[in-house]
Amino acid sequence: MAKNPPSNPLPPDTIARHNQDHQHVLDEDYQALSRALMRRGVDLAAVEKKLAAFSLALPSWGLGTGGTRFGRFPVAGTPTTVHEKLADAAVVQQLGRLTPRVSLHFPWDRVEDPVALRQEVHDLGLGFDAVNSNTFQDQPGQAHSYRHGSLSAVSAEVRQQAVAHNIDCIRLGEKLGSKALTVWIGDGSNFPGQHSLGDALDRYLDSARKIYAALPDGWRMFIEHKFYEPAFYATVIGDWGTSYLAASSLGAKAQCLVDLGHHAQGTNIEQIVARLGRFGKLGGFHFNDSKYGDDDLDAGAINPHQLFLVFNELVECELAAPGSFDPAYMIDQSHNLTDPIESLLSSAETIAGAYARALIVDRAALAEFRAHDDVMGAFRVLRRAYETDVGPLLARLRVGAGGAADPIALYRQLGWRAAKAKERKPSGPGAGIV
Ligand code: PSV
Ligand code: MN
Repeated sequence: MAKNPPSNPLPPDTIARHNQDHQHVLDEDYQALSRALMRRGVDLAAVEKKLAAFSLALPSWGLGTGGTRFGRFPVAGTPTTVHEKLADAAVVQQLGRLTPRVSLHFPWDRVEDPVALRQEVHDLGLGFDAVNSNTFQDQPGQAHSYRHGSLSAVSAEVRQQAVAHNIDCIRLGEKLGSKALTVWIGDGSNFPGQHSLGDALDRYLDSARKIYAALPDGWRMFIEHKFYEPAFYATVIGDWGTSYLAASSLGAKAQCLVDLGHHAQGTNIEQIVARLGRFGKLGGFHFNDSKYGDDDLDAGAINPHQLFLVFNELVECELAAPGSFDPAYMIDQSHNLTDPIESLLSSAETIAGAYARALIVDRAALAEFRAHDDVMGAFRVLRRAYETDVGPLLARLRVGAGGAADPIALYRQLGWRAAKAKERKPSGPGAGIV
């Protein structure tokens, strides 16, 4: 497609100058870490190769100021249009080098000319990831309301409208260069007795089959489960078991998507990852963190150890299915108080750090301790990797790829947000998730 060279939002020479100032410290720290890892028998070249190939998608909705249902306090200069969101995504990628794709959500990101948008994203040095449908809100002019559900609604007209919207998202995604559709529905019931729990799932499966049938070759359909909200009594696709059942009954192109915030407190998410990986149905991830519910806090902000344990299982999945394990990794956070660019830079580094720690786990020693039921031995193998500061390794790879030694410090210094505050229209204070 596009022949034009990518246009970077930030002047590349400022990044180069910033990196020069940091080079000495970066080299010293990297050498100390690489010596320590090599002493431990880590194949550093192999780890670096894996890390260099690692990438995350950014959610278009995570680039704007988030909010809760009580209110929203927009940061001046945050984007309100899809074009502004793409420009900010390019800033994140230029500085951090971990997030080369953007995931769009329709109809929020609908444009008249998707082909032109594909060109625009390409010119920014980015691409599009999975497209997301939205049948959890009503849109102006829509014929039927989703008040009582969408893909599982009792009303056949509502179900038909929701199916048509998902197929429309696939068609848009084809024009944008996406290869997957993520389906999260808010369907469920708020009161016992409101729905037949069995029939609601049957209706969902019937609708999902119609969407599945519209998937082009090479596409995947990700089914995202969530245990509650907006349905507070029973959610139709509320857990990984239901998601797995739906994905397996649909076929090979359907896989499960795990959003870290979509489980009850105390759920062993790493075990869910291991199960889905074992069944070949782990299709994607939405990274975020939570303390109480679906808080959509920054990845690793509350429980970085859980994030590490999740990646430990992901690495096991990779080793079990070399070359074919290919989950779509994405950040799904709501930045209510922070500048979204800063949160996304920080989270991407945290997530890559969890992956790096999982990659340096001494798997041979772990297997040996497990084989001898040496509980403390096995635990300490994981603990040693978790306690390793992999920052110098990530910084070296980032700088090597053209990113910044200290992305957030440079971002602040360049004054991007303040400049945008003068150009961009302010976004309203209304409540909402994005
Ligand atoms: C639902 O809470 C969710 O995690 C799904 O991924 C949605 O598409 C996204 O949030 C929208 O905010
Ligand atoms: Mn999500």
